[in-house]
Amino acid sequence: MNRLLLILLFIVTVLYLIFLWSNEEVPVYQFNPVEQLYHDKNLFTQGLEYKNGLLYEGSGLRGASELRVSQIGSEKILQRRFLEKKYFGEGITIFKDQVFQLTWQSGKGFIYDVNTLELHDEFSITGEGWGLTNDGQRLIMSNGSDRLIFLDPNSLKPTGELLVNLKGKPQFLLNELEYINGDVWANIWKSDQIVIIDPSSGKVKSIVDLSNFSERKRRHDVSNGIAFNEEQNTVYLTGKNWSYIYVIRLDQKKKINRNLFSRAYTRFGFLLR
Ligand SMILES: [Ca+2]
Repeated sequence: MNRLLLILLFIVTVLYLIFLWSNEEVPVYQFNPVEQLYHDKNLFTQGLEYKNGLLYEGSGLRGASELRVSQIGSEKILQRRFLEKKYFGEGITIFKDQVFQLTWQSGKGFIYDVNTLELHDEFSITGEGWGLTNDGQRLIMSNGSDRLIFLDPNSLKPTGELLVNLKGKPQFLLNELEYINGDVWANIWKSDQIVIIDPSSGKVKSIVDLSNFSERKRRHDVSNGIAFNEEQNTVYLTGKNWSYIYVIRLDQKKKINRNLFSRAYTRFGFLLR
């Protein structure tokens, strides 16, 4: 009986590997960072934004959550604002002259002045808050599921949502977000992958594999920070408690062919961690 089960398991595994092999039409890219910048490794990074030479970073954990502004690449903190101990900070985005920040399980978000970090307002969110970005018209939020939720930036009410899929299958665990040249980039929790999503269809168009420079060693220090510098066509990438921000140039992407093992690991690796 056990032997039969083993044979069956073997057949299923082989069939699945054949399926993976024949079904890799979503391109996977890697970037070799052109620069490594200072990052405060004490920060449990949950949101990253860049504007006019300044880096805005939101960090998590109860009792350690803050919103911080620093000169990009510098250790000097220009402004910081701590959240009350009961809040676990999550994604941030800058829309017009305000910074929006989510919290994880408190059903609440905060709105600050982009220059002074003075608290302007609070808003309610339904469910958990994970990542946040905007497309110039709408705020776009993730909550760890396969959905992107669109919010009106004035009322903060949901105006719609989008199911994200990778080759027709739901892409769960969407985390920190960044809107880049019409696409939504999303870190995938507990992996070294960023998916690039078409915000009109929800389809994952391509994957960015960060394993060539990821600092992830344990369960929690995952990649989780994406910020776009439009003037320089560069993207800043970091993670929770990482020592560096890695600068990649969008015009220097390199397509890679992943072997079966790494493709299977992408899909199921989280089960092992
Ligand atoms: Ca971001």
